[in-house]
Amino acid sequence: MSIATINTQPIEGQKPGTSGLRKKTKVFMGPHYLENFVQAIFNGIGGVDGKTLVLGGDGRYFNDRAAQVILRMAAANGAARIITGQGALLSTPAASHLIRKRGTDGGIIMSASHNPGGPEEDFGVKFNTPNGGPAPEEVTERIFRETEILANYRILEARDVDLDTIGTTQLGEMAVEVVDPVAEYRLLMAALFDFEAIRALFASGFTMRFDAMHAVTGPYAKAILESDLGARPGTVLNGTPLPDFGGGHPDPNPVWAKALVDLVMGGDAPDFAAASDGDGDRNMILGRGIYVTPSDSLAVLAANAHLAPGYAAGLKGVARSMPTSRAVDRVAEKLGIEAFETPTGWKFFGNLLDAGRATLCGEESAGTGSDHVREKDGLWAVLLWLNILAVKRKGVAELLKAHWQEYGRDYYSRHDYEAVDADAAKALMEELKSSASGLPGRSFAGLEVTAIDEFNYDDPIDRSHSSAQGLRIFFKAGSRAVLRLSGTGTVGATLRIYMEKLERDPASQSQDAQAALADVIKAVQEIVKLKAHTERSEPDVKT
Ligand code: G16
Repeated sequence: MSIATINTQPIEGQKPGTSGLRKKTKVFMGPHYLENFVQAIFNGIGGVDGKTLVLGGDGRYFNDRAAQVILRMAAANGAARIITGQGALLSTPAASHLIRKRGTDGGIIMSASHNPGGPEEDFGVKFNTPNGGPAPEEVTERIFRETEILANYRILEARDVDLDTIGTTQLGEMAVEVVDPVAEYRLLMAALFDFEAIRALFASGFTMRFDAMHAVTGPYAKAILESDLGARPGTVLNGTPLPDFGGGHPDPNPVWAKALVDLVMGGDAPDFAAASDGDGDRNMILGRGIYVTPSDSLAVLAANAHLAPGYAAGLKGVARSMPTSRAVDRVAEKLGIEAFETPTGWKFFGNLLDAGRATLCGEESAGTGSDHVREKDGLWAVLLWLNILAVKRKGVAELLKAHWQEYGRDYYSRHDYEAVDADAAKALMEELKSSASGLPGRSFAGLEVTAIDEFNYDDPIDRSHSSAQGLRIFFKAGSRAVLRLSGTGTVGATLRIYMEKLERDPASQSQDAQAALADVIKAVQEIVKLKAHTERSEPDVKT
């Protein structure tokens, strides 16, 4: 086997976004595209000579081919060992756990997360650091700079490695260790949660549906929910991972998991339902007749986490991304613990978790997690909910309503305008920014604007500064709207508008969220002249 050094040229646009590099699969399959980016990762982290890395992906189209390329490149660059899941599959949280558990030098995750998969859809690659978390901006910047100056990459000329058989083989000088993707993760979950209590809950007749959306969590959910916890067979829906996720968007929200939402709203609803995304880090929580917003889910989990053995000692602190509703802040206040507000992107939680300042983190984009790994974790969130329900023996709706009565309800919704012309979206944001100083004191749709600002973040641990992380509009009655451009889309720009309104009066807490937020929605559309800029008046997705 010989090592080839292939001459190449920098490829434009290989800048990692909110979570790694995401592009159309065809782009990734183009000449040198994947190879260039992988070599830039290796160069950007100071080489991989003698290092051990984890490699895994969510099984989407091109996962298998990309894995073989990355393995041959790692071998050619001198890596000592690659640990990978059988079939090159690993959910993102399971990859994060393996990186940490095995004391490795980091890992490469092949996923475009909740984006659809297939030859016409999306693929992605990201690097996670030895703490198990997505590389922070300083590292992704180094990787990006390498993509701009790259002149060659190294790759071993060799046959494909058998990734279907568990065990260790050699690829040149490098060991390739193929592990059961579920085993270590399953042990971790058993250590955090009261499996006996959850088993008793299921044994009492409690019913659940978990929609794996034909993505990577199917095998994890079947092993843990059905085998370990005794949920009845058939609890896990769409449990076989498919390269194109069965043609759907593996995004657990009321639009893409509509069938599950319809099920819980119908006459034959289970007690509890949940879904996860392409790579298993997102979650959606539902109860009979109710959808739990990710922001509310974070607040409920923070208020009740002590009921699970892994969190019995209490939480050190909580953190949420800025556009996430402020519901969890009020829980933190009551618990007397710190609450942090970070930019969008799980990578921003890493320092707080490493420093022991936060135990639980969450985002409005269906992400919740804790210090057990350094990624958000869909199945973990589902198990924490199950543990809480097993102890409280209350329904999801009952629990949520009691929570709102105690803490107030934050009506919340995110509106996404997808594939908007990129220049038009930028112009909308720029115009809002430049007109910001003239807006306070003026009223729109009956709401008076009190302040508009741009969110900037100074990391309290390493003091790094991240600017331009979204525009915030504050209204007199305490409502808030946030606007930002997504960093994970692959076509044009996705404009996200997040709206929230706090309702403390229990008698007014059972409205439909869109109705309760109607004035805020209208006010924002007027303020930013949405239709004029985007030619849209209705969002593609409402969560
Ligand atoms: C990623 C990030 C999340 C972020 C989400 C949406 O999630 O890890 O932190 O909230 O994208 O980001 P944006 O609003 O920029 O599109 P995932 O599940 O796609 O890895």
